[in-house]
Amino acid sequence: MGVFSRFSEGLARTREWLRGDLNELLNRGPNVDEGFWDDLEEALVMSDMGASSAEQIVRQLRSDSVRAGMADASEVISALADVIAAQFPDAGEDFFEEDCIVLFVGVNGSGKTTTTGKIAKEQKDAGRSVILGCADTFRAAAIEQLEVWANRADVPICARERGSDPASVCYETIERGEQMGADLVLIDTAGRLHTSADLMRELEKVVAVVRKRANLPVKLVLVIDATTGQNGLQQAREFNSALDLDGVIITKLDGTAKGGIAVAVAHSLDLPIVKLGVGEGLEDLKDFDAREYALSMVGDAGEGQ
Ligand SMILES: Nc1nc2c(ncn2[C@@H]2O[C@H](COP(=O)(O)OP(=O)(O)OP(=O)(O)O)[C@@H](O)[C@H]2O)c(=O)[nH]1
Ligand SMILES: [Mg+2]
Repeated sequence: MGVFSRFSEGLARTREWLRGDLNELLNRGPNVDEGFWDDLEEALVMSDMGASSAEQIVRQLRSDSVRAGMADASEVISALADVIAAQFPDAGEDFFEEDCIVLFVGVNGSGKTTTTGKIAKEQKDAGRSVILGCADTFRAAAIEQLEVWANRADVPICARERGSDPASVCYETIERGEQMGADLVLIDTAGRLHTSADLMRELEKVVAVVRKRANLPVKLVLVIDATTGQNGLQQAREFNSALDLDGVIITKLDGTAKGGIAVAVAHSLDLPIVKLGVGEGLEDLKDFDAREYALSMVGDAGEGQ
């Protein structure tokens, strides 16, 4: 299993899918012709990397293969993971290492609350002082759900009754965070469709209030459900143009063969992937590493045969 063991479980279905296509290409023989490049591009598109990143990856691999004098198909495929890895912008230092206020945004059910809870637990365990804020004042049981995570993570939570103004909850959370000297203020927001102009405007207003009141840098993280495939790219475009996102988290990678969506989003919007969700449990949160991710997607020639 080697270097990709860390992500291997979460990306198993993506790898099975892509590896099957790659092995099929290799089984045809060593010849690298036009048909080879076309079929490779199609295999990448089918794993939800998006047409533009698939094209870019193939173009890059093609010129690398000429420059490096790659002799056959298996050499080209062996170089694929590196070219995929190069599509991801550098996330710089660990996203949550700096003291900051983070708002988790995204469409309904993408995994915002679960991810907020997992990160609270991870950071608390790492010795940080964390407070959770529940700015989802819309959905029934949203507060209770986040409270469960606050208990699991053993961190305080700031919430108000259902129907309250989400911006005021943020304000209060930041204020309490300041009083307790919190390193990290993690705010869960209500799910909203990227196509709903009213709800997107509401979120812009919440963000404006947070920025105004903030005593720490503010970061906006979009949580995308990998199983939604290419729709995730559209969500990322809309949320990014409304809010100017700082990072993306891809969840539910354990349940899909569409792990390529991470490549599509990072490549198209030049946004770092800051964490991955690979299950419903407390520990099912992974750090993102571009090379490991790419290797886990591609697997090696012995697999899937
Ligand atoms: N398999 C799997 N399930 C996940 C993951 N992350 C979240 N879920 C599940 O997805 C469902 C929705 O998660 P939530 O965290 O409630 O999503 P949300 O974005 O807060 O939803 P809303 O607040 O309603 O918009 C729950 O059943 C979670 O357990 C993941 O990485 N893998
Ligand atoms: Mg939620």
